[in-house]
Amino acid sequence: MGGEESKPPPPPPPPPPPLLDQPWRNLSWDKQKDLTFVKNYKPQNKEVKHVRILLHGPIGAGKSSFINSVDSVLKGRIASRAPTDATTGRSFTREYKTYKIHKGPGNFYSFVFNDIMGFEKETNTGVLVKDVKLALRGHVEDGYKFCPSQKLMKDDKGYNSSPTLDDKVHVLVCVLPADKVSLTSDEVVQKMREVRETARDMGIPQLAVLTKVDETCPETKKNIKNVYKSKYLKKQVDTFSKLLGLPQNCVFLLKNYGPDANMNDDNDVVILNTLRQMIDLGDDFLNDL
Ligand SMILES: Nc1nc2c(ncn2[C@@H]2O[C@H](COP(=O)(O)OP(=O)(O)OP(=O)(O)O)[C@@H](O)[C@H]2O)c(=O)[nH]1
Ligand SMILES: [Mg+2]
Repeated sequence: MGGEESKPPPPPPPPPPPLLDQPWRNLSWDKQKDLTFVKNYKPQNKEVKHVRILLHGPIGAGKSSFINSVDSVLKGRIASRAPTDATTGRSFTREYKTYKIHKGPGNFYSFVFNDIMGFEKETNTGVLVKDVKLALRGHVEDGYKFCPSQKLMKDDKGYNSSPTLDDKVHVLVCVLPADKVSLTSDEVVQKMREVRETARDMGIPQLAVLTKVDETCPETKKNIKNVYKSKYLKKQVDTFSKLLGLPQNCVFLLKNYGPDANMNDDNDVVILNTLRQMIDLGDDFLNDL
């Protein structure tokens, strides 16, 4: 008989669910719908043949991989024309390069991507902000090899002194890995902001893509359909939106296809939906000129 039995401590409360009940962005999960739109798209402005989309952001962000991902979705097989690299250190992309995507023999989609060298923390490494600004205005010729210590000058080989509307950028896309949002150095953020402000002054529409959602959120790695339900990823979008001053509705999340990836329709939808926003923004810009 006797003394009071000691009660076991109460169990800790269960962790909050990692997913929202409803996604904060609704995707149709209808691949054919977005695919048809992209296939049929032609700029209404007859001065241009295509919408030009420029990707910028820190090294290793997944810029080149995004171009390959779109190429893969449209070809229905893994494509890797834009060279990518897993080792961090220096930007793997060194040249300004335009990527057109083949629809069939002699026939291309009506959008092109411009891949660019990545930003780095230090002043004289990575692409120069001044060169990215020149690219926005169409002054950088295809194939120009960036020189981090010297901006492209008027008389240099690679300088296009009379760019047409076709050569100019119609949509600016900032690419950042979702798992590195708060780790991005102030210096790189400053470079991205400068480019963003120049694009704003030129009226060029902008959006951002946070890549590597598979490495950032286990629930999304398991099922890409959770991408816009993940609370953690939503937090990264909020943080990024404040960092760069872009509204949240202009920030997109995705997983790129690497060289060994297995493709699937749901991931294709996420990529196509993001591409579609780029095309829509670019088309609006060209129509307003
Ligand atoms: N898991 C995962 N890996 C990715 C994703 N996107 C890119 N990567 C990997 O990240 C590495 C860097 O990707 P890149 O596409 O070369 O990055 P980048 O922005 O072009 O980099 P630079 O050309 O160096 O400026 C590569 O090994 C890619 O396979 C993604 O969504 N998920
Ligand atoms: Mg690259």
